[in-house]
Amino acid sequence: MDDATQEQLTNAQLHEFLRRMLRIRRFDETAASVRTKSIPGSLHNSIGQEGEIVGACMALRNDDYMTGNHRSHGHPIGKGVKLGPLMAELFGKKTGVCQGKGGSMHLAAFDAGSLGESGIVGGAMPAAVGAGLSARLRGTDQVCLCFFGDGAANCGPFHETLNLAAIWRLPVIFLCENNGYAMSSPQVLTTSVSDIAIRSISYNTPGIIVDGQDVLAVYYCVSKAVARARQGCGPTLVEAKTYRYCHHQELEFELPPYRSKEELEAWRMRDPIDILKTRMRIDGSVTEEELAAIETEVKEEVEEAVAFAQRSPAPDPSALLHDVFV
Ligand SMILES: Cc1ncc(C[n+]2csc(CCOP(=O)(O)OP(=O)(O)O)c2C)c(N)n1
Ligand SMILES: [Mg+2]
Repeated sequence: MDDATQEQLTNAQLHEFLRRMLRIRRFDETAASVRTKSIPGSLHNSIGQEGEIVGACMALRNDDYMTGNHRSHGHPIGKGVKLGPLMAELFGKKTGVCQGKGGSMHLAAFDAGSLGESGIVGGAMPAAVGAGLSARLRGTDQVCLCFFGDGAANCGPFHETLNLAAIWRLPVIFLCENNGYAMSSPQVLTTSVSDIAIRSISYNTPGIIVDGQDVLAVYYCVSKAVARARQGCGPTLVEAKTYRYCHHQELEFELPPYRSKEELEAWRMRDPIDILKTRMRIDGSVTEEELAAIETEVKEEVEEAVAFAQRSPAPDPSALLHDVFV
């Protein structure tokens, strides 16, 4: 065990893990509920996957980098981006993190190190390696956390970026959010291996499997990978086993035909937020009053984010071609 795995977390830190997980869940539930009226385009929510997102993000510093994918709201929330400008971006408003030009799938907030989500599966992975290279060339000890799905592990950029990061020993943590499906295709029908982490062997890089429903297990595991990257020892592939409760897009709680009620219920029994709450109750790191206060605080934050988005102006048409390549 190294320092990261032995680190004792304070109550305040544990409360922050819970707060960020709840922010993701309430943000996504709320975005889906106002979608038809206020949000153009599609929405992919991370409900059920909050443990792996927050566990990984909490292992970073604010000046570290992060890239994501189409399941895109949880990552910046986990990294600490404010909810108001994120919600405004979904609404296509001028006050959004990308001035309303990115929308749900292309959120970026450079001040928090969130370099960009991407609607192209595997599309942000090269940018993560670029961020790692940039840190190396500038002589900083920053790292980049690269979120991607199990489906992306079957795309070219996965293999190219792992190889390049490995030969140049770049400070990148590849975090595979393995929720078992790529849209409606189960992993067993699309992927040559049952564990994505085993592919790290081809790139002479450590590959670790972690329980994505256990936020603290993810935190300790990614902390170790981050320490390794900061020391110049190169990338790590972390595979977090997790699950999305809803269908690929939106908030369809109705069971789609490609998975069973039993499967869904089994994962719900291991809900990442419930697991953390239970752990904190048992070890006495939170009181019932504190739990209720965190829930209320997050509910109010999300309500205020919606109100902010609603009252924000649309972008000026004259800004249409600013910040884009034509
Ligand atoms: C290059 C590319 N191919 C196909 C798609 C269509 N598509 C969007 S999401 C998705 C599945 C991605 O699955 P995974 O990487 O496991 O992420 P998850 O949705 O499970 O979080 C596909 C095939 C796309 N957006 N980009
Ligand atoms: Mg998937």
